[in-house]
Amino acid sequence: MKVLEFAFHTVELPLVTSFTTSFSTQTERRVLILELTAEVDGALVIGWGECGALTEPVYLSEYLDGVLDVTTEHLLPRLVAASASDELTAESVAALLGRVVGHRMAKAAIEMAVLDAQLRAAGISFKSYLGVTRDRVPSGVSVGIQDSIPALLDTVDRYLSEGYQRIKLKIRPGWDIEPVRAVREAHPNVPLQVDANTAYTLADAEHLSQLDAFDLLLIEQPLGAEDMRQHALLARRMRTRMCLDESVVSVASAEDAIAWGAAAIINIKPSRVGGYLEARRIHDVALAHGTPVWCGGMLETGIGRAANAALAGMPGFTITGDISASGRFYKHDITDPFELVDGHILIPDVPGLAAQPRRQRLAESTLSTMRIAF
Ligand code: NPG
Repeated sequence: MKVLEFAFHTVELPLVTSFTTSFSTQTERRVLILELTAEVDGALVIGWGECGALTEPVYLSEYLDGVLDVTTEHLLPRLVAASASDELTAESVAALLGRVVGHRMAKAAIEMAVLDAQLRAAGISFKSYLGVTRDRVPSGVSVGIQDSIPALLDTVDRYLSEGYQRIKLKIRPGWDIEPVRAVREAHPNVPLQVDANTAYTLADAEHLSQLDAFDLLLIEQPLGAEDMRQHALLARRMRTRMCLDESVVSVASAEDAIAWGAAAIINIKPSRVGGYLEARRIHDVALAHGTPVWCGGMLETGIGRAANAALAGMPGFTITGDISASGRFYKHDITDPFELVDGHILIPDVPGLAAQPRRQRLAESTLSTMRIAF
């Protein structure tokens, strides 16, 4: 594949309701969308990528402006050098960019655009590329921190009536035991889990153990991203199964988490781990160890949502993921929306990762575009 142009669209989509986690409140999602124009076997092809980074470095260290900088200054030059000799494939991107330390969300977005272009050119869907046989995946929803417990119960009721099959509650100190108790009492049989996004320390072990009373599927990332050992210690003090998100950024860290008992379950977010190919490798390793995985979300537009749905069709994804309908976050997405069908999201089966975004919607939502031609 020969790279002809990269366009970086900074898109902003208002959220249908604000989304509060232990680290921020979002009222809109500003997201970087990559549009790659390439030549494959003499034909022009477009590939789309989406970057998981937020505007601020509050989830992981990457953030949108930083992604743009490292991509244009350090990643693209390496990619384009290989593309000139026609050696560029999605499978070679990680190695080509490997000399640049970290910056996995930036690398993931590039690999995604190259993979999309490659599959479109070959007429292969991401679903077939991954060998996925399922047509749909069950859909879970992530419920942000609310102003009050009655508001939380209303929100959960609404999502359940829409058909969501699993509820994930965001927690933080001051919003944990009582909200979870209230939801569990209102819905004794609903699959329920919690996510702290690193908001606690090991000194909170006894407090967090109170969550064991609520028959949760899992507790996600209670401690710091680098606190792998502490997660293993906490896991021994809780009955609720430990799931890691921020701490798992690669196959190596997934293997450590499993071997050390820090994670009984892994949340795989392709953007966090450097792309869909590393995500697949983590899936394979987890499956070999009998560790269940599920697919997390970064409030993706339809571009990332489609690819996540295909990934989540792989056999090790035995836990319902955060792949909601587009309408959970956006009134108007930049792609055709994903709807809930009987509590499921259908896995697209078109060439590439998904249908192309709608040009008109993309233009309406774009704050700025930077084009780099080669
Ligand atoms: O459904 O896309 C989604 C969002 C799921 O809760 C979700 N994501 O930590 O997993 C997370 C969380 C998140 C929210 C991450 C905001 C980053 C920003």
